[in-house]
Order: sequence, then C-alpha cells, then structure tokens
Amino acid sequence: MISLPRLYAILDSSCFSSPEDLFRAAEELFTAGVALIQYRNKSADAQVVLDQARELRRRLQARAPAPGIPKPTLIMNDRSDLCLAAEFDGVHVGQDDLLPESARKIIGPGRWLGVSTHNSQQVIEAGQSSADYVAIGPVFATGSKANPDPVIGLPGVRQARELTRKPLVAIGGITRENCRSVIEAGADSVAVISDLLRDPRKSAEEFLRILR
Ligand code: TZP
Ligand code: MG
Repeated sequence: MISLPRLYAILDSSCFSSPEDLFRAAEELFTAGVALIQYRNKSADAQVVLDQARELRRRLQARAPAPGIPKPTLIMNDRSDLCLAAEFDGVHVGQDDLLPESARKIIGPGRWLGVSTHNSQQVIEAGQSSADYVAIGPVFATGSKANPDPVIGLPGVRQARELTRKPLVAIGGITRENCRSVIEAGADSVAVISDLLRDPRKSAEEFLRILR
C-alpha cells in the first residue's frame, strides 16, 4: 500500500499564462516540500503535453531537494501513455478515461494509479480495482473543473472513508481554511489547484504546516 503525503498539488495548465509560469510554480512547490504533484493539461495536443511534462520532470530533477524531503512523485492526469513516455511516477484517471485495469495494463505494477470518484458506487468500484488511491469529490464548490459533479461535502468524505481502505484523496474547493476538516473527515490527502496559485511557495508551506 502506498503512503500519501497530506498535500497533493495539482498544476493545471489552464491556470497559467505560459508553460514557464507553470514550471516556476512547480519549482516553488518543490522548494516548499510538496511531495506529490499532478500535471493536468486538458487542452493541448498530446505531443505538447508530453513535451511540457518532460520539461517539468527535468526541472524538478535538476534541483536538489531540501534535507529530509524526497523528490516529488509526479502524476500525469488522464493519459497512461504520456505517463510512461514522460517517465512520470503514476497516472490519474477519471470516470471518462481508461478503466483502472486498462490503465494498469499500460503503466505496469510499479507506478501509481489514482482513480477519481464522485459517488458511493464509484468509490466501491475503484476500491476493488488495482488503484493505489481513490480520489473523491468535489468536496466543496470548485471553479477549476468543467462540468463538476455535485458537491459531496464532508459527509461524502466520511462515507467514502467507510467504503474503501485504500488511501483516500479529497478534491474540490479545498483551501487552507477548510483542509483540516477534510482530513478529520477521513481523507489521507487533500488535492488542491486554486489555493496554491497565488504564491505557491507560501501557500504550500501554510498547507503543510496546517496539515502536519
Ligand atoms: N476534480 C474534482 S474537483 C477538481 C477536480 C480536478 C478541481 C479542484 O480544483 P480546486 O481549485 O482545488 O477546487
Ligand atoms: Mg481524467
């Protein structure tokens, strides 16, 4: 069973005005000690996604981690093929992507597989799959996802916790203000897009302090 860090940072290309800005944010998260980072790009062509993912990895590999902090685990959103091609550490699939077992076939046994879920039935199914972690959400209202599923609230996190023993990631509208309550509801980790954007290093440090 994998061990999830409390903070799971998601870098969504649509939130940055250039790839360079995204790479810089990644470096700041790295400096803050963020141990798990997802690269999410819903709009670019596959080759552009691959090139950016490789550059992201190269930038983070080139930096020496702070003492006691490992290199971040890098997760590719949606695409198992690009996860392999970019030599990422894992892939995250949603309900509209490859089924978990199909993604697993591509990435093999060693890389991480995460699965997004939005209701009890999906949590149960993901829990029975070869996923390494199950993500549940949106916990709160979010502006970072097109056509989000209904908000599940903290009761939804509690329910998901009862339905699977796999490591549980909560996502959607999670901020420094509410993240503690999400962990207390049973999540092992919180995935965050927007509340890391403004000053990535400072916000990540604050998240990590609050979640310690
Ligand atoms: N899946 C469910 S909510 C969400 C995704 C990708 C977006 C989370 O972004 P934010 O800005 O942290 O609410
Ligand atoms: Mg997806």
